[in-house]
Amino acid sequence: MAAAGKKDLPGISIAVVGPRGCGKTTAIARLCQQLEAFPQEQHAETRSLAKDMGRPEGGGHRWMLDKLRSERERGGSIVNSMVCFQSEAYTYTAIDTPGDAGFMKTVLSATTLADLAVLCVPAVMGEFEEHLESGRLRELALACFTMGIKHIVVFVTKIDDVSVAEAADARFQEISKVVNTFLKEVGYKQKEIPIVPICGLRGDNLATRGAESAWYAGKTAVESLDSLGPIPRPAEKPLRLPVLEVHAHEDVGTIVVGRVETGTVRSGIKVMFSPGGWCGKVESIQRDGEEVNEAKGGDIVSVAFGDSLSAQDIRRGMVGGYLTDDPAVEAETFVAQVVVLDHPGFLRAGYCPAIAVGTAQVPCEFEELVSILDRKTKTEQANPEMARTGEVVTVKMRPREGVCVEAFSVYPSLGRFAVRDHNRTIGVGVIKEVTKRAAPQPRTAEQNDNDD
Ligand SMILES: Nc1nc2c(ncn2[C@@H]2O[C@H](COP(=O)(O)OP(=O)(O)OP(=O)(O)O)[C@@H](O)[C@H]2O)c(=O)[nH]1
Ligand SMILES: [Mg+2]
Repeated sequence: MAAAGKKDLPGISIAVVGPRGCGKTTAIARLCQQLEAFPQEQHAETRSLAKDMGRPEGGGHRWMLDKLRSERERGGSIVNSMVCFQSEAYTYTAIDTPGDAGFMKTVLSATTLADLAVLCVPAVMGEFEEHLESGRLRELALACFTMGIKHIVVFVTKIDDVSVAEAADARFQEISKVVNTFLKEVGYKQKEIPIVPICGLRGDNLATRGAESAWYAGKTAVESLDSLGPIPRPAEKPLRLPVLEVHAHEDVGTIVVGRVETGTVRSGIKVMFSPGGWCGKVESIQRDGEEVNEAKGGDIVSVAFGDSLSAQDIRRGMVGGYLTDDPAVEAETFVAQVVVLDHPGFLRAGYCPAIAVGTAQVPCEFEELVSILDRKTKTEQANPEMARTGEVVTVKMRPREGVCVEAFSVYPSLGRFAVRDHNRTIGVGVIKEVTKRAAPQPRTAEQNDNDD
């Protein structure tokens, strides 16, 4: 699928986040074009379509990622789209997320799949300030951090904009300082957060340097990403494969797309998806557009199950595991430590917001406030009546829909969650222990047919 001459390099996945219209898709598409990552024929078709439709400027490269008609008409992303490119040292899978605040759920599911985050902030005068003051930049950075992405890179986009062009250098310094400080506050403790001024339209400082931003002598975007690899992978553990997407394909049957968090997926093995207990046999695996026999922790894969699974039974948010070796099982209740970040009033037992965990988002009741941490005295107070913004509470939580969660200490990526209410991130939590339901009886697609 990808360009010719692909090398077998270690993989890194990146989630590209940023406020609406800040130039994420343009930048990633341009970077892919520079690295010859797009299949030539498809790229040529897309460019000529964009030209015919009178949209040559953005359309040429950007439409390789913004594929939906609605995305092209609206001029912004709606769904996550994945592309692969290679540097000298790594194979990257980039997930380009939509920046519109209404699609936060989509961003959160992308962040659970990524090793690194790329935060895009626009250099445009006034735009950067607006997103900083509204808290949007902080919300996005926090989503990355709480979903477990330990390293972040910042692209200062649209460095060519007329509002800054004359003093691009000074503007870049100014933004770098502010971004550095707020990312530290969010929790990023990297010694040095790479910050790169880029121009997606011209292509400056992505894979190559830009003649027009000669004032910048630092690393390019690709060099900055490379400097954060390789990614240490979790030790061998039982399989966890959170489902991101499901497709029914004419030839290869049901395809499940997701990132292998732990364990190994191999052709021929059986995988059980919970909630539900649906079982399928792996027929083939695609990684970075190529067929492989095996995929491990960190790999983003498309796994084909033929007819052994029905695409109708599997949905985003389910988790695949082995049949016997610690299968993924629904949680009855769990205990978590929740940091209340932004709640308008008091949070009490009985509160039932949604939680985003792994690729799932489900309603979940705060059944019992077990204890609260007094920040001043650093002591725990048992059975508090309520909690408010800034406080840290230990809570017993009861999901209102089936969901597979894990203790953070065992499967980190399924042990952290964001608390969502009315499109706001109210808080974030880390799961201490889980009381699981009994493992489901494995079910197969044929059984389902019989049931009907
Ligand atoms: N001046 C300038 N404009 C740019 C640059 N990159 C993108 N734009 C313009 O900014 C607009 C938004 O670009 P996109 O790449 O779609 O932005 P996005 O961040 O993917 O937007 P969403 O997907 O809606 O979040 C388009 O009109 C682009 O032409 C740049 O480097 N310089
Ligand atoms: Mg976009």
